[in-house]
Amino acid sequence: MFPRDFAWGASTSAYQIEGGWQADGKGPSIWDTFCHEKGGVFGNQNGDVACNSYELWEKDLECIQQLGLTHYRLSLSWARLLPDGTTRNVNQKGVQYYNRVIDDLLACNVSPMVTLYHFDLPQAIQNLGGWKSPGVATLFDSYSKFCFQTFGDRVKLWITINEPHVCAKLGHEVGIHAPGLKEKGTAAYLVGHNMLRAHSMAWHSYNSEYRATQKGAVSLALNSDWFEPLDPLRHEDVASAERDLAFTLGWFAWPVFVTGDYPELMRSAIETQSKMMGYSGNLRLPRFSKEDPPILGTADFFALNHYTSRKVKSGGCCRQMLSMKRDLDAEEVLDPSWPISGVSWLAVVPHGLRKLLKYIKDVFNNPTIYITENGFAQVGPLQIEDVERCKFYRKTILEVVKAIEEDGVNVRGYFAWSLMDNFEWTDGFSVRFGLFHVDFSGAELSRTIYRSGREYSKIISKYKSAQSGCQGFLEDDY
Ligand code: GBH
Repeated sequence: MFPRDFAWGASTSAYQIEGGWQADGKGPSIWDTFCHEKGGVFGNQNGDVACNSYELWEKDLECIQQLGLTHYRLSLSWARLLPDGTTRNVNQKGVQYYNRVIDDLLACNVSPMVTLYHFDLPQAIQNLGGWKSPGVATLFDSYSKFCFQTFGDRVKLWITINEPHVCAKLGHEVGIHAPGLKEKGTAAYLVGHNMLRAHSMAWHSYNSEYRATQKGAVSLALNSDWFEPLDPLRHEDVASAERDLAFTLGWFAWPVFVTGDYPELMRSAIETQSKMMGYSGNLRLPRFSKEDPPILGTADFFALNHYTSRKVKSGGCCRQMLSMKRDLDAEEVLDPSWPISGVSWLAVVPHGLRKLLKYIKDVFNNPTIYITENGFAQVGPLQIEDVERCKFYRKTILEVVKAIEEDGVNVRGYFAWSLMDNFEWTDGFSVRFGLFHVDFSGAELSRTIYRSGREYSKIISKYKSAQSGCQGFLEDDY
């Protein structure tokens, strides 16, 4: 059964919901720039207004209360707090906004989990080289300290960086996320490295300057699919699935939880390709420097964003020039039996989460785990009776129960992505992940609970009141 203090949450992020992109002195972020340049996002949409949570926070709070959440995960907009990215200029209006959000949550008995960085780098820092430049880590550390100092008396759960894997790969290798770079095979590793350095510096700052008084916990949110071999009897497929886990989750989790360095599997794969391609530039996967504070041990819990699974087979990419795909040298395929949600990448595989949780327990030293994102996408016309998403949540939460009860995994919380429909990055507003529908065509941006929101709230209240006997409830069929 779920532990008594289990966190039942929902997640959002600043750029995806806030709007107010220029309100009250906010500085621009790389997502403002990326969207305004046009061509990169579905229908040339942008987050200028999004759910307008900057002005409609009370509406969000009503949604949170209606669900009966114990926790709410939000992110802070760095450029709203520090318009040029540095602590030289603090935007007090931004501080007031987040103070209000945090105070209102606490007044309603909801604990905030706060992410410092969810894809929206201040443009001013991008202009200095962004995540490719080593100096970004120091700027992030100052920003983090500012946030701990300002909000840490009330915020006890911190995420430094959301999904470094996505920022590195989609932002700097594939180029479909801001800042839209396509520097194949090099930039992503450098960006990932600087993100880890930034995270580590912020964790050490918290640890030495704030932990004793504030008594909170700090981690970083890592996204990973569950990967398994297409043919478990084929040695190449088994090795490919292992490589995929190493390149996705291991890339960030090994340094932090296991060895203080990248997985050997990853380093050797990259070096082999460099040699084969006659690449003579810098070490593509950097080494951790003794000048920086140690990276090992810089997470107080394991924060996992998980959505889907892949079968993996060997090969599939070798004509390309230097690239991450070539380094990985594995091909991901979908099992035809897996239903697909509203977006093509999200196949519904609830048992994949259980396997991934067990894997994390075994490989990363049995950490306390928060599932900081998990959800299901819908596309097309308004469909308040979203039965498929209801099934998704029931089945997935049942797998979490099994992971806890049968596999002994130490899962401490589950956060649904997302509280409400929002700006879904490259997909704009065409993809809806919310537990609440948002009417983006109406000036009021009204929020309406989906059936899945009612369902999630029932699951939560059942667990909160009974703490037992819910398995049957979750297994109920439609
Ligand atoms: C999360 O990432 C994000 O943290 C969150 O902001 C977002 O709203 C949520 O996903 C839903 O998308 O387009 O085929 O290249 C989850 C990890 C990794 C899932 C990249 C989508 C894109 C596949 N994401 N992946 S593709």
